[in-house]
Amino acid sequence: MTSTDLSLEIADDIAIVRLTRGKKRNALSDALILALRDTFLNLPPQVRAAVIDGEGEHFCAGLDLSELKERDAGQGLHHSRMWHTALDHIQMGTVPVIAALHGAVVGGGLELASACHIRVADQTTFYALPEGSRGIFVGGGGSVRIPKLIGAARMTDMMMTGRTYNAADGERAGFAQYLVPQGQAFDKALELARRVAGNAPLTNYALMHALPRISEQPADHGYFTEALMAGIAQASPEAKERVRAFLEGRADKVGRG
Ligand code: 1HE
Repeated sequence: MTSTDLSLEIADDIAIVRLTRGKKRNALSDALILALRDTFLNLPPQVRAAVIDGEGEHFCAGLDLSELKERDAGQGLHHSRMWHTALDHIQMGTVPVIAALHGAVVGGGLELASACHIRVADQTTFYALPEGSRGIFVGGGGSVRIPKLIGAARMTDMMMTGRTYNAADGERAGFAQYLVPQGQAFDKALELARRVAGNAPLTNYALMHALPRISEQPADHGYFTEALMAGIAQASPEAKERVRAFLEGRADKVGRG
């Protein structure tokens, strides 16, 4: 237990992080953002993947608007940087994080979901960026992460016009990699987390830490970083054992595992 608005449960090697502020639609207060930061910064060493979900009818209603008080420019900047630090501990932390989405995934809630590595949505999910109509801007890394999922043009449209994406359109646009029937997002996310936790740790590390950096590099630098990461990954004893297992007929074939 990390705070009254956040719970942490460890199931074998999976961490289940749940927003438990359903009465306020899991709106992200400063305390809740800091609790998220501390939780992902201090995951127990046996954890190899995490699932994050939200209690109640909605995944997350975004920034707690009741805390949006008069701030001067410097305070606003530091507030946004606090979100960046917290969500960075999710995206660039120690383990892959799977988001289980349902209901509202809006504003800062969408920024939180975007910091996760895999998003599973159920059919009740909808996505929006109400910042546009509230007269503010994204501040939790959304302008960096969301265009990578759906493109800058779609994000511009959402913020300028208040457009909402339903679950099916959202999956097609790129918000979620999986779309499941109502009420099944958590189970699917947990199933995926168990699968991901079984990967070689260096493979997950490369996907979390090398891939996003490579995608920001000029091609020539990217190829070089890729070669370094490939060399490190293939040299690990775990990689050698997995390749040997395939060659000796002890491993699943692709698509038949
Ligand atoms: C909140 C918040 C919130 C609900 N901050 N209190 N985010 C938004 O602009 C989204 C605002 N929320 C909504 O549009 C709706 O609440 C929902 C579509 C998410 C859900 O609707 P519904 O009918 O299920 O719930 P509700 O009746 O609107 O809300 C229930 C309670 O939660 C109510 O409080 P109560 O004391 O009257 O019961 C709401 O006031 C409260 N609540 N959402 C505070 N967001 C890093 S920058 C990020 C910038 C942003 O995220 S801006 C977008 C903010």
